[in-house]
Amino acid sequence: MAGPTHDKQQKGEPPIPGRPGPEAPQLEEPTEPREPLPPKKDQSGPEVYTATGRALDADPTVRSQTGSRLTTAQGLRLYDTDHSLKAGERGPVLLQDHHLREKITHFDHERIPERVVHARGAAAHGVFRGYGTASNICKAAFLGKDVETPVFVRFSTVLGSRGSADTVRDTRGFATKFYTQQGVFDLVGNNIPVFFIQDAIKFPDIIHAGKPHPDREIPQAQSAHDTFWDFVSLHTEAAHHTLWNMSDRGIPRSFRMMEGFGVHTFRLVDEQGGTTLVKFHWKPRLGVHSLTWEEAQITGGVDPDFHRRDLADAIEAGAFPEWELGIQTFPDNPEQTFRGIDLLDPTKIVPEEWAPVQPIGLMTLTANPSNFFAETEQVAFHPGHLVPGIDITDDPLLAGRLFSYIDTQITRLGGPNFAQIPVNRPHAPINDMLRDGLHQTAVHSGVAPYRPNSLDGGCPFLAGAADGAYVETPVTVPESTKVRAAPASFADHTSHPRRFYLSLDPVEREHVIAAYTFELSKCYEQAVKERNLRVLADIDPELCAGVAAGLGLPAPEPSGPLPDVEPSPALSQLGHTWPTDGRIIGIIADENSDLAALSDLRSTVLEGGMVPLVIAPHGGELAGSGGPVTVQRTFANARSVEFDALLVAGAPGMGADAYGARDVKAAQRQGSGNIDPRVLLLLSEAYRHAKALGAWGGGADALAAAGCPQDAPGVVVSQDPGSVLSEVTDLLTRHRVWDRFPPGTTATR
Ligand code: HDD
Repeated sequence: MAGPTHDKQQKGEPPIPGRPGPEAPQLEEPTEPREPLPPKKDQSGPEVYTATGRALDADPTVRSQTGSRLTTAQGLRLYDTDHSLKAGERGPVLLQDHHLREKITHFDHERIPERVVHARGAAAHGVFRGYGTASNICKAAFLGKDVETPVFVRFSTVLGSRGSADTVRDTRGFATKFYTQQGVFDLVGNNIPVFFIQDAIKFPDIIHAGKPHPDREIPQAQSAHDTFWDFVSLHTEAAHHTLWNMSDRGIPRSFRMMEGFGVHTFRLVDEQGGTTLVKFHWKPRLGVHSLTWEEAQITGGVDPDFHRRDLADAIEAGAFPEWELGIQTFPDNPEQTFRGIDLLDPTKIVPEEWAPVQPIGLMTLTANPSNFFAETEQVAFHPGHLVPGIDITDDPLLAGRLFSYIDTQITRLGGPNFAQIPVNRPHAPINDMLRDGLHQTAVHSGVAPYRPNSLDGGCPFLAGAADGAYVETPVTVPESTKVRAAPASFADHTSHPRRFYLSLDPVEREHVIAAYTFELSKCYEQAVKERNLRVLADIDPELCAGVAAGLGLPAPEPSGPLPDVEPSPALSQLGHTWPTDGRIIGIIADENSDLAALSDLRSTVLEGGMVPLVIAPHGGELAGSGGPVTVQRTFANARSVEFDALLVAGAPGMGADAYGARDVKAAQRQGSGNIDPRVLLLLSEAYRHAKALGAWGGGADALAAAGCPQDAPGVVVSQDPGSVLSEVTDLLTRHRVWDRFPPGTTATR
């Protein structure tokens, strides 16, 4: 029988009997064994702890992929991993090949069940620094002044599968794990401050309705289908959340530009036992911005990883995303209401004008996960992970969540020991009496995991509140009778959505009407459309009439007088200015552009904390006068949705020579001269999506050919590239140029 064969023997390896000598080195693979590269500086996450309490870095036993030699899972060194052990080169594979069986068996079990909701997500490590401003009402140590706490944050969509697109219209999850010195605190929120249902018992129903139809399993990651709209029209408490979904909040520009909300009312407890009711808010430093619907749809195909990429790229580039944590505070009165609003109803909000959001700390995301599965996929959040000073209320939605999250991890992570997975391990010392179970990695010593005991010296002892024990607030439960019912205040399903709608800018309202029209037009059942119009009629007649017109249906009358509500301007995303950090500026150029000016401009963009990407007819470098300039995107792989603003750096005839005669002829037939049609598409889309555009020199001709009038709002043309950039940057502080499309022109976007 011939000896084992293999492709390559690495330099420095001892010869193996029967194995051919070293071959000529192949360029594409390293030939010298070496230690793997250390993680990039900005990639190292906070310390993660092992079951033995040692920091992960100090515990090589739990790290894989260290060292230079390949081994089996048992630590046995291998000389070949590319060929099964066979009875001769052309013979049958032998069952005795342990390496083959181990490798395939492990692979067969690599996938775990995806999350039943929020399956698609992206995460980052960071740090939270308390301002100390909450310390008078909350004894949680991590909120103390300048206390720094490591965090891990996972953002997600709700409905789609793990591989679905990022930019679908949906709620976004915003879950934060604080590794505090008093134990883990999880704030498991969303980017929308209200929820579809008031009682957790309906959660399986709303999710069944929102997920793809059970027969064909379509549509993926969409609410635009009959079952979703059937449910929300029959459970009118869902109207408020649905309206937020149909607003621009349903299609965020970036995870970095989303607000986050704890949704429920929580109870904070001070050192003396005094209590305050609060709602948690995350406020992004970059402001709250959204995509346009057409952009979101295009991006779903062009770059399904858009939000995931955006988060990772920003962190890698050092543009660390930041949010302030804030609280709205309410007296803990026996009714648990504030100005008539039931604080236990998760479909209601309290306007910020009535109860301002007070900042209590700052979160900065500083490092990408090193391994998606180990961290982002295996992180397990739970609203019941609380620390002293933060307590729950009797919101019936929260009650069900307190059961559901720990339960789901047992299926998803394969057993009850998921808290031992590195990303889930607390940074506070653990001394529990939980034992055994699947995937137990701790080696517990002692003989008496029960208490009291006399065999382990009586350990573990209990702590009192003074030693940091979590003591539930002694809330009085009113004398009552067992019922399956909701309080009367939960019956108001219209005043809050009405306030939200009336608080929006006219442009935002148009988007809401367009979104409802789109989604309902995707329903097949006429009765579902009509029932939803009846729900809208009770929220606002203008909204109802707009959607009805789009569907070609009569607008129903409201079922009664409309509630008289005061708008809350804080709910609108428009009308503010924000930092432009991390914004992406595409600069279209070719060999004929003034490359010296282009280089200067790139530097200015970078100095401004933004990202300049040169878009050219070909990759590599532009080598004209003043060059070379490195190219980041080509006409073939750039699409407008990636850029917040586009600049055209002179040279009207771009692309004409570089591309096939067919494209150029097509452009000429359209009367666009010999400008590459992909450049025209880039510019016309960006114009339609209300983005700032700038040009100098011959670039103005490209704008004109793309149908972007020079005198339109947000189109900046000058001979001086520096002043074009400065005006465009100013426009970016407002995100988009909505004055380009006065109300009534939404249909063009
Ligand atoms: Fe939930 C995951 C947010 C109601 C049951 N939820 C999950 C995640 C977020 C939220 C952000 C993803 C966590 C992660 O990244 O791993 N959920 C919310 C909010 C709610 C809410 C803000 C209402 C205010 N959820 C809710 C209810 C139930 C659940 C009423 C069940 C009764 N949620 C789950 C779950 C998930 C989950 C099935 C799926 C994966 C997981 O928990 O770990 O247990």
